[in-house]
Amino acid sequence: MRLFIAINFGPAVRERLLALRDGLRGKSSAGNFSEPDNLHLTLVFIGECDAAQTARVRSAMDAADFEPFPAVIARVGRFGRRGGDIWWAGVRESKPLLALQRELTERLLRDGFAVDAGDYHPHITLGREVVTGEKPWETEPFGETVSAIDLMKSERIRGKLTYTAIHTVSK
Ligand code: 2AM
Repeated sequence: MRLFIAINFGPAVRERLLALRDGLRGKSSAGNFSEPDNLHLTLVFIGECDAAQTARVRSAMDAADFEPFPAVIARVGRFGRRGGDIWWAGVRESKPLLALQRELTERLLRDGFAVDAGDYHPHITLGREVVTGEKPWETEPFGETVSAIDLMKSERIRGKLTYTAIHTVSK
């Protein structure tokens, strides 16, 4: 199974993210834009896992020490890519968010997972291979209190990229 740990947002934030996605899409000549159900904030990308490894990832999540914290989205930006950029909604790098991401990463590294130990850039992908003349912009800040993290399974179902939560830790 291909796994990652993510924060999924409630309907109000999803609506706002969709409006950003649609605004961007309207100003783009090409792009592969995220499906509404697929909008999420990745904390740690893990990759292929067997059942035993999946159980260890669950344990790492269960052991994570965090309290509910606010997540605030305040800008739209891009990662430059040849052939079309990745565009995203940026989440403010608050202390609790970065601490949670670091704790999960360190627990998984200690447990032998080859997860990315580098800098974390919290982002919610709105589209890939996007061709647009638009420049990154600031949005009116919006967000919600995050009180749960999800273990997500990523798969293609009849050609469609599908993410399913298979474990949740709520505070
Ligand atoms: P992205 O949106 O910037 O592509 C599922 O693929 C999630 O894990 C996505 O949010 C993706 O980020 C993230 N991710 C991080 N590193 C990844 C990697 N090496 N391969 C695939 N997805 C990765």
